[in-house]
Amino acid sequence: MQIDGARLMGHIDALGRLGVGETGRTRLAGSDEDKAGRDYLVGLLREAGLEVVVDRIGNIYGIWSMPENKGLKPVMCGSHIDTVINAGQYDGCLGVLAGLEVIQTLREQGFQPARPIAVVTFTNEEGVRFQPDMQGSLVYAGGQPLAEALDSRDKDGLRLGDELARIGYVGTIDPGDIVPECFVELHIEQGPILDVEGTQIGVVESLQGIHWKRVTFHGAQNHAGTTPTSMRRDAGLAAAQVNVHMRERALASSKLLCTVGTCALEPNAVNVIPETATFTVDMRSPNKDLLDAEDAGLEDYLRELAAASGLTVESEQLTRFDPVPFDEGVCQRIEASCQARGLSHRRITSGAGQDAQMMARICPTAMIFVPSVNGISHNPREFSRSEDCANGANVLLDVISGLAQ
Ligand code: HGY
Ligand code: MN
Ligand code: MN
Repeated sequence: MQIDGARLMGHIDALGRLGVGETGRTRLAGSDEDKAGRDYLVGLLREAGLEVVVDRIGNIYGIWSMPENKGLKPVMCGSHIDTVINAGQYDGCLGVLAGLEVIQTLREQGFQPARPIAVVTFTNEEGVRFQPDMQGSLVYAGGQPLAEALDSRDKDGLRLGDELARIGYVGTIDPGDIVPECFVELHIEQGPILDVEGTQIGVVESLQGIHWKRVTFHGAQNHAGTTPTSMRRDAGLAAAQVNVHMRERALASSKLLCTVGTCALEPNAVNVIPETATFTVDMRSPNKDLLDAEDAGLEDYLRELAAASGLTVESEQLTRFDPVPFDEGVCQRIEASCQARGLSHRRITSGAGQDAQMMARICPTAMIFVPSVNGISHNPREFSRSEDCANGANVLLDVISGLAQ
């Protein structure tokens, strides 16, 4: 069996044209642009004849069940369609639209699944507007109470729950009411390994740990031209020193990545020494002990730097996700499909956070990667070749149909 590659790429390109504005392709959770993507997907799910269900954190499910198997736990696939700022069009969207394509192909081929098959798109996977990331799947897997998640606020103080209601995606069932038999996520690698090696499929057997912090230094606002260096209490300098310190920690270890992706200075004026600096630190490692130690080490560094600089400091833990092993049985099914289809493949760890890491808490889960050209992602130049997307979707077709037998 083969999926319809042209239909899949047509859907990816059409979704990719939604939410394109001043900041490029940007569909942040709960935004009007997110609604546009959601509405488009719901239309496709309905056209495909699937039952569409939305839960109370806005996760959307397209379910194919038959009288003979209704009520059994579904085999699930899917990912997310929310994006970062100025995003590419494949991150998340490939996994959701390929899941739909797999179901459409199986129905057209007269496949008779022993179980329902469902495709899901999870709310707020990216965590850009509301934290933590992977929030819809985290709540679904029981990792965050629904009420707490709905109370998440963005930088303007808007609540996720209110934004989901505003765009019409507060659903009718509780997250987790649909109990999955297993979960398989197709995703672009977002890194350079498969592309550089020329390997067609990544069999994702694990995922690295992710810690996010939001840090605020408080110093003294003062005149840039009259304040002697020795008298300065410069919050902006401290933020820069943390960034340099974290790069030094990452360079000292082959298993640690650190990123300061946001930084806001107040009052943010060219001739004023900053009073406050609020920034985020994204730390990742496949080694839990190392990540925990670096997290504690950063806390110590923040306190020492503040004391030495005459500043005060606050830090808030936004996410703390341990590394995750995926299911060996599902990985072997992915490998069997690659072998049957003559696709080159290799085991790989996901550097990015994924909804699958939350689903792994509640059911056998693994992922399929396809190459990202030049390893670019979270960038409009993100690109995966059509034949690679089709290869990934065909492997997903084999694994899902096998699991649903
Ligand atoms: O942050 C991540 O790794 C994912 O893209 N949410
Ligand atoms: Mn993603
Ligand atoms: Mn992403």
